[in-house]
Formats: sequence, C-alpha cells, structure tokens
Amino acid sequence: MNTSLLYPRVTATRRVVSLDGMWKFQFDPKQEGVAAGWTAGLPDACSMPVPSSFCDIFTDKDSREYTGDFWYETDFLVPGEWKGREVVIRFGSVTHKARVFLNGVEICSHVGGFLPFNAVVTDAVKYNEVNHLAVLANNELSETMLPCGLTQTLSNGKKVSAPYFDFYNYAGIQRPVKLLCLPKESVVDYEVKFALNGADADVDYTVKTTGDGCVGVELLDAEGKLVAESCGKTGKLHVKDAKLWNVHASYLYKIVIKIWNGDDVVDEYYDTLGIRTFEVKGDKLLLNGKHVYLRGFGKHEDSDIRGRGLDLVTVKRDYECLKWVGANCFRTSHYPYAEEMYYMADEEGFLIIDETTAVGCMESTMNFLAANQGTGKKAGFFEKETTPQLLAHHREVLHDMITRDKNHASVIAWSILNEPQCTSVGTEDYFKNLFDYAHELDVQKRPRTYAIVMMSLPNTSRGQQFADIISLNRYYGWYAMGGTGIVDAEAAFRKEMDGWNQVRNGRPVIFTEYGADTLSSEHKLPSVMWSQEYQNEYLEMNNRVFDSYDFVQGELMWNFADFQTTEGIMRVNGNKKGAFTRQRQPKDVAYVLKNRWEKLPVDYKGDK
Ligand code: CKX
Repeated sequence: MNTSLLYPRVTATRRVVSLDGMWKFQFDPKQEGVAAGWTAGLPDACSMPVPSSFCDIFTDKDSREYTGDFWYETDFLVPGEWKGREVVIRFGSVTHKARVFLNGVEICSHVGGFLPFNAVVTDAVKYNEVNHLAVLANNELSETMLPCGLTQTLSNGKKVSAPYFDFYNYAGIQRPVKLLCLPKESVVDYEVKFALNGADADVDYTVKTTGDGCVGVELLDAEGKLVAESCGKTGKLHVKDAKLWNVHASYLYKIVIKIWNGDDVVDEYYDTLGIRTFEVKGDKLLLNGKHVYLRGFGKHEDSDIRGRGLDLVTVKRDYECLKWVGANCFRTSHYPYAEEMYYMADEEGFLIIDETTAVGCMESTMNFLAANQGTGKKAGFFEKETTPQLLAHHREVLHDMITRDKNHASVIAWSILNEPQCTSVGTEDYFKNLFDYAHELDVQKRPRTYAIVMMSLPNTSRGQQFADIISLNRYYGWYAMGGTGIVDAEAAFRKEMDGWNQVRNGRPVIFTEYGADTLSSEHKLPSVMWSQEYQNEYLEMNNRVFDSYDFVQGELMWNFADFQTTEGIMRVNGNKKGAFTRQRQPKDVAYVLKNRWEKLPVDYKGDK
C-alpha cells in the first residue's frame, strides 16, 4: 500500500511516465463488465481522451447525462530496469469512484472524485511486456458521499444525477494518470512550518519514509545555491536573510530530501517551497505579519467541451485573467483542484482558500436551494442514520486534501464545507469533529472556515463558532430583494451584518460568495436583472456594504467565470454569475472589479 500523495517528480532515484492520451471507453449500464470479463478488454469501446470529462464530448443526450458504471482501458509497457523497485499507477482523480484492474487482477478501489490515489502494481506488472490497465468508474451521487446528491431512475430505466449542488456532475478520469517507479525505501511525505526571526526564518520540517535510512534535507535558493541543510527525519533549517513568499511577489526555494545508505542516495525527492506565515490576529488576516485584504473569486474547474478535465491552457488563461482584474485570492469551490493549479498559485503569488468536496449537505429543491434552511425546526442533514458514513468519508477527504496541499505557500485556509444545512443541533458534533481534525492534520494550523449559506443567520447558524474566519455567501439584491427591491436589499444586508458583528467574537468576516446572474448578451438602460448594467449596480451596492464594516476582510465574488450546471428553470445553460464568460472574456463587471481592486491597497482596512 503506497499512500504517498506527493506530487510525482523525476529525480536520480524516481521515474515518472505519463499514461495520458487516448484511452478506450465504454458505458456499463447493466453493471455486467466484471462478470463478463471486461477487465481483459472492452467489447464495444470508443476512444476517450485522458484526462477529460466524458460528458460534453458526446453529441447525444443519453451519453452526456449518463449515470452509472463506465470503463476506461489502456495498455502500457513497464521497462525491465524497473524490476525490484516499487511500481505505482497514480491517478490525479477519478470521479467519483474507481476500481483498478491490472492484467485482470483487481488492485485497489477508491471513493471520492477530486483527490489523487495510488494503485501499487509492483507484484502485478509484467516487465518488458505490455500490461493491460482497466478502470471501472462510477459517477452516481448519494447522501453518504461527497459531493451530495441523489441518483434517480427515469421511466425509461435510465439513471440520472440529481445533485444537491449547483454545478454539472462532470465525470471521468479528469486528471493526469502517471506511472511511477520508486525505490523500495522512499520518501512518503514531508511537512514544514515557518517562524520568522527578524530577517531570518526557521523552517521546521518532518519527513516520513518507508524505512529507517538516514534522511538529509537541503534548502536551495532560486539560483540553486545551498542556503541551509539538516539531517534526521525532523529538524530545522535556518535561513539567513530569508526571501519571503508574498502576494504577487512569490519567491520559491527548493527543498531536496534524500535518504542515504552510507554514501549512496537511496531516494531523492524535491519540491518548491515558499517561506511565509499566515494567521488570523483579532479581525485581521496577516501574511508574514502584515495585513492583507482578500479580493478575488470563487472558481470552478469548468470549461467548454473539457468539462472538469484538466486543461493547462485554461489554467494559464485563468491566472492571466486573475492578474489582469487585480485579484489576489480564490476559493477552490467546491472541491480540491488539480495540483497544477496550486503550483501555479505558488509561482504567481496567489492566496488559496482550499475547499473540500462537502457541498450539497442539505436536501435541496432546485439543485442548490433548500426548503428548510434557517427554520431550525426540521431534522438536519447531519442527524440522519447515514451521517456516520458521511462523516467517515468527509474525514478521508479532509485528510487527503490537507496531506496533499499542506506544503503550498499559496494555501492560507481550509474551507471544510460549503453551504451546509447548519441550523439544527446535530451540526455541532459533526462540525467539531472535522474542525478539530483539520487542526490535528495541519502542522501550520491554518485558519479553518466554511461558507455559510444565506438562510443561516447570526442567530440561527450553528457551527459558526468553530470557524476561525466567518465566511458568508450572500445574495441581497439577487436571490433576495432583486430588481427594484435592491433599495431595500442594502438595508436588510446591513441589518444582518450588524447581527454578525454581535456574534463574531472579534473574528474577521469575509465574503466567499456574492453575485448576480448576467447574460453577456444583455444590455439595458435603465438596468433589469440579468443585464450587465444590473450586475454592475449589484456590485456597487455590495461594495458599499463591504466598505462600511472594518471587520470585513475579504471579498470573493461568485463566480470567476460562467459555468455549467444541470438544466433547469433557474439556469440558462449554466450559472451566469461569472465576471468572465465561460470562454474567459470579460463582462462589463470585470472592469468594475479591476477598477476597484487595483486601487484597494494590499492592506486595505489594516491598522493605520
Ligand atoms: N451558492 C443561495 C453555491 C454555489 C451556487 C450559488 C448560486 C449558491 C447560492 C446559494 O455553488 O452556484 O446560486 O449561484
């Protein structure tokens, strides 16, 4: 069992071969594949690119909306020189469930569609020969798995997804697949925490390995010069005149970890490392001890045709747009993103609020709007017979997300849930368990938060007491009091903010969502809802409110770009709250944001 979630790297002791490309693919609506021997070869397969979501590639609706079991297969050769070493197939993500078979033998299974897992195939591979890899995946939603939803059966017998969340249930092998060759004794994980002492910094590290060999750790600067070294599985690297990682001014060191056997290097792993501290102090957010005001978006991994499949062109374009508009932060709503996104944030100096897949934790009526929110009366989502199962899965997701992402300088906070039903008593045990676990897992003790749905108010919201940052998703002027009602929306918004001020106990408040659906085709003077003019007016009203409360320390608009959802009367072929279109072109509101965010000082509302 190799549980290492380290990002794959080629070093003197490690090899990485990409298995991405055109694979074979077949739906299995009758779940007959295993019994019928499909692990040896799919009987009626078509081609399918990996990574990608299969859905939007097809031109017929049954295929796009397909819900159930589906198969992928490919062949690959394992070099003979790899004999005696550990051979692993690393999946960046398979949405939502996977069973992996190599040469007909079941190797492992995995639940959860947005984090990596390893299939250790050391004993199942044939060297210098072609190996046959088959993956049985499933994209059904349930209430015991994240994200939550239902799987329904239509009268024609076809299954469909009924998400409790507002994004399309894209599925497939959506992130890269890599074949790894590792030494038997290898680095499994490492973690770091930082302390700044005047101009210097201390990096406390812990390394996990599979054996007892001597561990040595080196820190190189951006020019490759050794600046600190230490030995042992735990230790301290003292960095003189440390160059700190900062917003839009990143500086990345390289950490090199080696396992030694006498003079021989048994394993070597390296990673990039930004030195920085991040903390909540009173109602301020401090990066390297200096105040920072967050501005940016909630995002999605979502683009035309590719769906949620990793597309580096889109990743790069998104960062270009984020820089252009003056953003410094985004939330990985509503799942951990592909690792490439975090490495680029480290490089570009962006701040990330890293979110688990806990979205849809409410029984909803229209994908995302719950009937019983805010009443505090009905039995809650976390008081079901199945809650223990959900909690166990949620803990696994939190564990793997923090394990995978904890060393990124860009990651400043953990968002443990998005818009859960959180007005009933059961919320508290569920939340406490996870919020405590996040602190246990993260040596840097990053602040923990969750995005609070608009119907959970200061006096009805249970669970907010566990958050280090209060994150609000608010839609005054859109879902509540929209159109001409926007005049009253502002007053109602302010009243609620006064309420949060009463219960926030000195903590900062940020907005993790605010936004208005807007069609890029619509202009209207005077404005109407859905027009670009209305989106601007909506934003101006929200900005006025944000600016008048000092404890508001961040604004992440919903959403960075228009994105796909399931079809329905509330959506025009997707959610249109983007500042950019789905094709990443600016709507008018992007210029309003740019104008504001470029003028706001980094330490806006900091201590004078
Ligand atoms: N928040 C009333 C979660 C997001 C949705 C967003 C929306 C909701 C609002 C909840 O995933 O897209 O409706 O635009």
